[in-house]
Amino acid sequence: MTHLSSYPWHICGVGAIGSLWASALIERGVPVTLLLKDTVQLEQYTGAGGINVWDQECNTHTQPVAFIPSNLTPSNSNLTKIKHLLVCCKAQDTLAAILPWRKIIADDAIIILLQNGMGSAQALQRRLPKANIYCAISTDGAWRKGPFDVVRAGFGDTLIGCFSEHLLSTQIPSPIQSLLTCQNNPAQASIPSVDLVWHTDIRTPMWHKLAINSVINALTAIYQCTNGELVNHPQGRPRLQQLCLETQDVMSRLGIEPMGQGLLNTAVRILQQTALNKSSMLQDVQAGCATEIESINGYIIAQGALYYLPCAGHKQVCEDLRRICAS
Ligand code: KPL
Repeated sequence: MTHLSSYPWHICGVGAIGSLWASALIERGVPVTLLLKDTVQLEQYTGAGGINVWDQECNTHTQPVAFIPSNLTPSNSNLTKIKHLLVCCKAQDTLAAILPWRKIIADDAIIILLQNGMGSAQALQRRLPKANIYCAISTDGAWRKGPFDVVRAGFGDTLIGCFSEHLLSTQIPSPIQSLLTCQNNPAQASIPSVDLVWHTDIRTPMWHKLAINSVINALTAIYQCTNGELVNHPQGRPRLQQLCLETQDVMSRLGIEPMGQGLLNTAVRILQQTALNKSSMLQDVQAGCATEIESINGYIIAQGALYYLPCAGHKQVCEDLRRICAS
């Protein structure tokens, strides 16, 4: 197997999507190092014996090397400088997940943020001003059966483009170019794939995804309903309509290209296409995990505030969700 780069891709945030990417990259000969949170997660990793990805009938087992921040001792020469970093944790956890590794992150590291929500790239760039930050959004689906044991739930694609202002949107750095090309090897067609596509204006699809998440996720979590049930939900449907108007208003003030079919039509189509699914936020609430509400609806509210838009519907869903999570 050819190694496409001598520097590993370090992966921070090894949940469902991080595990899927780790597995797909290793199977394509790209070296991977996992950056785990703490000893508890390291023990889970050791207990699982590596990463398992279930993709229809096919099971892939990989065992990338893994570290935790307390491995950062001067004598640990196994831990190389981080030049390529893929971040798959929740947007609100980004700084807490990355900063413990700061000492060994190269100033000009290539950092890809593959997350829902917005705001984390700006916060990270403030802390690491010379870092070359790229953002990626994905329609891949995966869920965790257990720690490092992941089921692929659907094939989507992943768009990637430049975030840092000092980067040229048409210039693909070679480590990312390697990721774009390594997936097109027909000899490896049967192993878990990730379909990565370069986008010269990533802000537009990021906003479109944020818009969809902002009108669907919180409402399904509040009403504890599947995506399909939200379409004609007696209380949910009028709120969905209001959220769509508010989000569209914020997008138009920011000069973001509107969605071709309009936000409400697009949201209803996605709800119908994924009718039996539970949104990621409903899954988080049911699992007792922190939600992404701050980096989704909270981000819309903050952007709206720049233009004195009240975003009352978004504020109400944030409040309702906080109450539900506290109860
Ligand atoms: O992305 C989603 C999620 O659940 O996070 C969908 C299915 C589009 C709902 O917003």
